[in-house]
Amino acid sequence: MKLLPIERVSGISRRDFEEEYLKKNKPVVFTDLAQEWPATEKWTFQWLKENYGHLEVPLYDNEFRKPGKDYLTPKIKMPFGDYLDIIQEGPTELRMFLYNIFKHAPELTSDFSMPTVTDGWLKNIPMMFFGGQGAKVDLHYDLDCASVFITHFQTTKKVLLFGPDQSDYLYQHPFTVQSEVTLDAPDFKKHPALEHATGYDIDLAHGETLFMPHLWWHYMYYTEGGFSLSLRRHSAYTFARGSFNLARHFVVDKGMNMVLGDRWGDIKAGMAKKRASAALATTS
Ligand SMILES: O=C(O)CCC(=O)C(=O)O
Ligand SMILES: [Fe+2]
Repeated sequence: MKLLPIERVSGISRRDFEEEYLKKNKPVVFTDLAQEWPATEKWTFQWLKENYGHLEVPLYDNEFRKPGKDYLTPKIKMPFGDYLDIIQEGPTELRMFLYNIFKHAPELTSDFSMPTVTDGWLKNIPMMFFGGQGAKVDLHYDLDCASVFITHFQTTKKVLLFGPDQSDYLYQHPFTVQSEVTLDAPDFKKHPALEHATGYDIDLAHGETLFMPHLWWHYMYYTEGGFSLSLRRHSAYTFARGSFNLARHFVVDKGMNMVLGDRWGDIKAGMAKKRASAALATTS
């Protein structure tokens, strides 16, 4: 497996970003995109706890993609303030994922603004993600196929990225946006094709924003407890592709998990292995 560094830029014009990165589907990190946002200074653990500690939030652990009837359902709910204490205290798998805090705290949306380096923003679905030290997000790409701008706050988070052309080496489970490989402890015996994958590696620091092109695979590892804001962008193409994915997920994958449980997981793993072997056979 080969991991390359991602470029960091600052003060980039809209034209340069669109030509050099957006159109080429090339990831990049902006060091100054969030510089003027009130959020960058204001959103501390303490401030969030004081103002929003009472909200009941759904939390996930690392098991939430296990095949079966609990597939993709949250593990527990607790007051946001208690969760913030947990992630500040030390390692935990618990993550807050895909929870739209802005629905409950709309005033938070005035603490940031849509970047001016491009347009096509989905203004009504900014999302926040929280994780404690050691929490990880297994390798996947986003179901809605949007391009994503992720700004990280307070601490550092590791992100690995792979382009869609690497999918076969990554043991993608068919009908899903999920890969079978475990990047925190890669098993090259079980997944020999993974050795041939080429990706990117970045430690995203406080206030930095990663541009993740649509359909790009990502794995995240919370080096320390922290949180990120994601802003999403669509084009006509990504919107159509995302709608198809959503339908496939809710009809085929969720349905088969209900009906077949573990066996559905085995069937998907078998198909992923076949594709990886075929890709390996054509790789010198
Ligand atoms: O950082 C996280 O917890 C998940 C982020 C993610 O997968 C995303 O923004 O698409
Ligand atoms: Fe994601």
